[in-house]
Amino acid sequence: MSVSDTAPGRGALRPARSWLHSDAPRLSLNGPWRFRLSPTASVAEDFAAEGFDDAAWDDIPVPSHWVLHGDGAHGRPIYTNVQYPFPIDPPHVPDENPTGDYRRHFVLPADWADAERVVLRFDGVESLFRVWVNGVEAGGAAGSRLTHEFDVTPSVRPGDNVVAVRVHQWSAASYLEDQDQWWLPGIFRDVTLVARPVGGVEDVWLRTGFDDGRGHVEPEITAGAAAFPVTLRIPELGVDRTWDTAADVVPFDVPDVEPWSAERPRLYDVTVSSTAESITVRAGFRTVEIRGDRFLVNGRRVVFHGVNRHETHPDRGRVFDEEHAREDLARMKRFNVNAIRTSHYPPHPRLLDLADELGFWVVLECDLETHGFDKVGWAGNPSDDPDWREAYLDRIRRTVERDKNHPSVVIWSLGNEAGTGSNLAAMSAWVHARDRGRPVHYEGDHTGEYTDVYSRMYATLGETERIGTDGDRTTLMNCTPAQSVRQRGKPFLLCEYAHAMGNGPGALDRYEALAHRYPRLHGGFVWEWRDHGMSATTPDGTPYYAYGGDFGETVHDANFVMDGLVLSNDVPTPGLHEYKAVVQPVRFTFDAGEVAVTNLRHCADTSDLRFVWRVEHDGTLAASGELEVPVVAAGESARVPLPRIQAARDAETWLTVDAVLAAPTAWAPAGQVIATVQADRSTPRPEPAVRHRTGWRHSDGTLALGIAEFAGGTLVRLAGRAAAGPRLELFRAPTDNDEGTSDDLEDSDAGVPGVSHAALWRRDGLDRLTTRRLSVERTADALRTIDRVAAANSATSVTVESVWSLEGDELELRVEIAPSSGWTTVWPRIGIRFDLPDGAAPVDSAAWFGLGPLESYPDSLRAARIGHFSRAVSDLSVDHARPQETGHRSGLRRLTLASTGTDLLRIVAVADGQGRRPGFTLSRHTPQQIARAGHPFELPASTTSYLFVDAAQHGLGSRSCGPDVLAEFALRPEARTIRLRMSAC
Ligand code: IPT
Repeated sequence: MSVSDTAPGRGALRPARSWLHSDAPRLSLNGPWRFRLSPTASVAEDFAAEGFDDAAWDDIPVPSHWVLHGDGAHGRPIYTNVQYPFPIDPPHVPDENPTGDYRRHFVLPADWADAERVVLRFDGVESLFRVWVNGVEAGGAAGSRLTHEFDVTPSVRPGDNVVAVRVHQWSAASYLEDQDQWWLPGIFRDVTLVARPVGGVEDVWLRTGFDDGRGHVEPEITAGAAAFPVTLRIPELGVDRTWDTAADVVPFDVPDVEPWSAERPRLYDVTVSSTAESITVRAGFRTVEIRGDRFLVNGRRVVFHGVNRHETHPDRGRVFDEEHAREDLARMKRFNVNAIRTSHYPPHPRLLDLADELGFWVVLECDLETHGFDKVGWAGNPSDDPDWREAYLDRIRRTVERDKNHPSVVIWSLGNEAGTGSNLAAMSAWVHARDRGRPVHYEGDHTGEYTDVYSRMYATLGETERIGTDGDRTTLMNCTPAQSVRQRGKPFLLCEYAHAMGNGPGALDRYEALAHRYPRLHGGFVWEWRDHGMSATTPDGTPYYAYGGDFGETVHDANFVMDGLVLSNDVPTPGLHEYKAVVQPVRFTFDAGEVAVTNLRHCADTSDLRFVWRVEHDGTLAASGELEVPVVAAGESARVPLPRIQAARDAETWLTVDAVLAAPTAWAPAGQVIATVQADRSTPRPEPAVRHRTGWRHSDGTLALGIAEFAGGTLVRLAGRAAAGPRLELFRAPTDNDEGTSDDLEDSDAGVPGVSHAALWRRDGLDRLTTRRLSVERTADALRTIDRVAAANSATSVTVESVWSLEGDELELRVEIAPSSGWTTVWPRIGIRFDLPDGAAPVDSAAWFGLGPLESYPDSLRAARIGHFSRAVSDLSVDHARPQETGHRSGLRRLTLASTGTDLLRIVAVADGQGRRPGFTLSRHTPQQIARAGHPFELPASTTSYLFVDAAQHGLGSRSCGPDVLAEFALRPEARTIRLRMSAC
């Protein structure tokens, strides 16, 4: 096999089979191997010979990626999204082709002498490899995230054996593996030697179904005559069937089974035993079907609250770690995620065992993407070239055969972003012939010629709604009217949406609302679950998470690989908290003294939940208890009386109801919050009486007004500490969405197609505003300043009027912000900044009553609740791999700033004339500093804390790959008032 062979392999066993749990003897060949890396593919093959001396080679662990071992001596990872990191010259790859040679010895167990065959299995090798045992070539294969088995019976012998493997980083197969991720060569999944006994079971497929309380099993048992009789047992169900010959194997029904679903993942242990081998399958009974435009499991419509999951880890790359994967899946469950698309290749086979057990709807995707051909208008795309057909078919066969037993797998996906063509259609035809029990997905089949579900990525809300609606004559994207009708007749899902890069995404709740309004819409899969940061350190030893370009790649896509709901270090982003709140499976509707509890789940009732309530007065607990909610079936509602609530006279009164787990599960402890709602139960409160104003004091060369000291009309001290401000701030460190240039401006007129908001802000100089003081006016009891704020080479400006006054013993600051005419773009924020230099100790924490505990923005407010919260300044911001705007807390009522545990300054935020409240951000850096840093370690050392009070912030959107901020959340320049009352603590 040469590196430019389009054939999928040579010598690997066909057909592929399930990845089974069997008691047949096996020997793991994981562990240390000898390793040598060569810069080209043309090194001599003598290394495969038995007697070759590998003493000068290195050691490398298997499984691993060689670029992640050897401190750079074995090359470095490369990140590209769509771009090929080699010339587009299919099926050829450059002579510069890192080639890893591996060797190790193993001792064949003595009792394997009776085996009928010895099979050598590779679960994942990137990208093309050849294998020799004792100098005899067993074959070669491509298909990096697929299992390949070789019959090595003729070459193994009792006692010592040597296995040699040659892996090329680049091959024809690389053209088919252009997924948006790091290129990570090597033997990165398990290598196993398997003894196949005489009378063994080659393969088992338990096709299962569920209907009306009955389970259905259609067994397919691949075994030679010597294997029979074969017995299938499901002890828990009293099933015990023995078949004397293959011809006797027939389908059967089992009464009284519990179905499998992502919500109640009921599994039954099944054993299939032949004369020589026993196989265990954990089976789930469920029927997947498409009826009209509905996707149903066990007769009920499924709404996917899914994520796209790549295999990625900062230290291991795509090497699987079961404990980490289980914890990651448990985290998904805790955040109400119910579905996984295995973007864009089959995961480690154990992942699907975990998905069966914990409960997820899985869209299992084949290892296929040829996105880089987009650059050349898809000319030469392998998807439509007969030379590549066998490679495509081989990939889908290996995908389906390996994972066919998993109840969690409900849809097969042919791949991602591979254009369209007859090879994809052929894959689909093969799946349809092989598995009648699951539909076929492929997003690139825009017109629906060979797939069963309609799928789109990053569709705007408008497009999504048009797909969901009947009676709308609009044709669908890339479709003729007739094709549109065909697509509308299918269930629709968003295989990717809500690009979770950096701070965002916004408007998640709008997508969710559409799925509830239009039954054809079946939800979707957020792009994506995790950031793919790689552990790295700066020359001075500071650790950080590397992204594209950090390893000196010539062609790369920077931080586009950092677009997860979970950061590289496993920390959930505010976006994930928002997602959890948006998709929570219980809806509460308040109505007078009652609350309606609606169960939005697929099939599970609410018997696993308790409903606890609490009443808080200005964030302080006043009363709590538990609601008596009857068990609510899926799709049903129950109305429950609310407790009598005592509203406070001079505080806000909020009722919070949490649906929590009544008992621990495999993924969360008892008490885990599943859904939350709040209701404002405040009674109207009298306006505080106008207090008399007191006047100025002289102190030490400055003039003081209560806790504020001024020099020449400028604030110099506040509550006894050095301070400066207020200073108008219109800029925020652009988020990845602010830097987005997509043309999907949705219904907003605020953006320019192809030009990012951030570029417009920089053009207009929002990041470099200058001030000219127009006037300072000191009356007996107040200070009034007027500033004109504008950027160099700009005629537009903002007038800022600040009035300081003493109201009783509180210092009041009122800031009126008024834009000139002529501003054309949206503004990132309308706010003021106070500088609080460190002095003896920094201002290092905040406690507030308002929305929290996490940050929130106008189009991402669902996870935020009203309460009293406190956080250290370092915990107020999110550690994005590329620093950007973070930390805004909306709906502020009261804020206390502290230093080393001592409260310093108390600020009350007064609602404006329209009842709008500001938000705040406390940060150790200015937006300008943050915007200049490419990584956290590039932020300068700080000696100041900055407090921002924003009358408004622009929304987040998801324009880094998708729609812009919706019009209603776009911040147009406008006049705003900020009113604060301050006192020392
Ligand atoms: C889409 C890809 O399918 C996905 O792999 C990822 O790259 C994502 O974009 C962006 O992060 S394709 C794009 C053209 C919408």
